[in-house]
Amino acid sequence: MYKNVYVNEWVEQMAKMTQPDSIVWIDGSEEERERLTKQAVSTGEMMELNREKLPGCLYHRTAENDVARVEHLTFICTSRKEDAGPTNNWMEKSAAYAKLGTLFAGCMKGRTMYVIPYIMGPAFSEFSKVGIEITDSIYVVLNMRIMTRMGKVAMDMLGDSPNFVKGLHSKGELDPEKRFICHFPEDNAIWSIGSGYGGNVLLGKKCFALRIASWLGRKEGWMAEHMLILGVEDPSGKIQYVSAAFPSACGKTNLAMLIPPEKYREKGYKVWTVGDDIAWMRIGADGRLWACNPENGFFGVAPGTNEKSNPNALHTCLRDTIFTNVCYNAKENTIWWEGLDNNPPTPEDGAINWKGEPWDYRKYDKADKINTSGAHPNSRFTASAKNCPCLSAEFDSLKGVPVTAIIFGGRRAKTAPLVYQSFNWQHGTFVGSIMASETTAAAAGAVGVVRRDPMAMRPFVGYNMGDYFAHWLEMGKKIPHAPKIFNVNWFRTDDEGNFIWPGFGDNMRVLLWILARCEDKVGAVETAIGYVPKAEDINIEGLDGVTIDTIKNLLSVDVASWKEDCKNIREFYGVIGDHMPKELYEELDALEKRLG
Ligand code: OXD
Ligand code: MN
Repeated sequence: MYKNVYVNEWVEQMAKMTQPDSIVWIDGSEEERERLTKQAVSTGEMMELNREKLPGCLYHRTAENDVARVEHLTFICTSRKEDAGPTNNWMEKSAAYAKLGTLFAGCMKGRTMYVIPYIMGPAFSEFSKVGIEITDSIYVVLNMRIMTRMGKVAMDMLGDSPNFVKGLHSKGELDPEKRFICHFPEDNAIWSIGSGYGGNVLLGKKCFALRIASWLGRKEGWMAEHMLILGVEDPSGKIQYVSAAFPSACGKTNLAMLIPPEKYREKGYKVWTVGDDIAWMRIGADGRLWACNPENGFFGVAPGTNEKSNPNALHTCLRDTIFTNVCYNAKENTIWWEGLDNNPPTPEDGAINWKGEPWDYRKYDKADKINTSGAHPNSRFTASAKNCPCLSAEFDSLKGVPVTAIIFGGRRAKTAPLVYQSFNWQHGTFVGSIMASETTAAAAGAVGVVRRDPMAMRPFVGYNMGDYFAHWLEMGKKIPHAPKIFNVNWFRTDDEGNFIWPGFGDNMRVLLWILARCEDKVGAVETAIGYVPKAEDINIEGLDGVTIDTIKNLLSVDVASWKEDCKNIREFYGVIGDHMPKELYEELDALEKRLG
């Protein structure tokens, strides 16, 4: 037990409701990690992997029906529906406590309750906030050890303050009918029951660091965003930082850990990772916007990660990592996933798929990935940031890093050019608010259907989306030296549906144009949608098969598809309703006018 009376009182109340057999207070020590790992291995909840090939690594499978975030079971529970807004599921606060209270009642009988104090952000930074997560899952404890700064240090930071986020989690019965992820921003509380999957149960991540934090940020004058943070070092050693928001599965981790093309490396360019998923941003004393990654590790999607797409992520997860729902090689006691290499484990190797069944890679069918792949498409690695070869020296900085540019991006086959710059903060907020991704031919269903995902925050804003836009506009007025705002699209396709831009490391070429714009070192063409590069200003040296005409094509603004898009944007703004700031309607009107 710790000394904080508020924590103790709350834990006592929760224990009274859930009735665990025993309570373990987590201190974050190495001895504790070993003890809990042994215990999880002894019950079969986790497996220890090959100590030589994957030292310190563990393997875990969740239930078959519990492999992803569940947006339809995720609720913002406020007194008034209006405060959650039309893009969130809402439950009235006391009704939610009552409903979940019956599910939590006695749910930890026969189980151990773990109490995990943790910090989002570096210890004792003014960015950082303390949370306590109660859980009946050792898997959660071991993941939280990697993803947050946790244990005694968090209680030291909290001191005798009542100011902590109260997170209650139980696996419950792992029944999708009794699964709820509820947020109570008015009470600084999160209740999650019925799931054992990361995004639903590692309460520090999406639940606290985005949904609750976005609410707190609005109240306290800062921002919690679904953004990576990276530093670009030039040959003189100067490092400039950018933060970037992309919808889930659009390559945030890859961009955060980018390796520049050879020609750039030779000249001395480097990229440093500060974060791959979440940024908390505050106005610094110097009038710039400063960003901090509240997390301490990466909860990355495994499939597709390989020596070419993201060698830094691969090297990060070769030790001290928890793998969830990947494919298992019994002979080697190692793991595998689609896209790792061309050597899947064979039936003779004792290949086991993410469901725990014997698996034959020859039966893989792209049209039915879930049932025929070795690893679940959303299988994950939980890896410590400290293992990342390109981790920024500023990772633990108490003041964060100054942001020069904010980048929004989506997956658009035709509409958005490779890159464009907004005219100013208000227009940049508009550009973020109209972010969208299109479904691709790879997924079943119609191709090119637009899902609007403002600032990549649609599933993560803990309050009314219209008020969230207003907060962005407000922040812009308060930041004397605000970052410039850009939009990128790596996903333009030709008439055959092939990607035109090579992406990955070559995205460095676009980052450098962005930074040059921020320093007024390069011109641009003013178009209806914003400033677009002159084709010759995107460096294509050493790029196979990409000519100046390719770049011209990538940068072209297709007026007809933008006009079509404006209709869709207006419809989306209509859904948000009367909380929609008038400034963004003015931006939409102005865009339509410029398009003619
Ligand atoms: C994530 C997500 O897991 O955005 O980061 O879904
Ligand atoms: Mn994410």
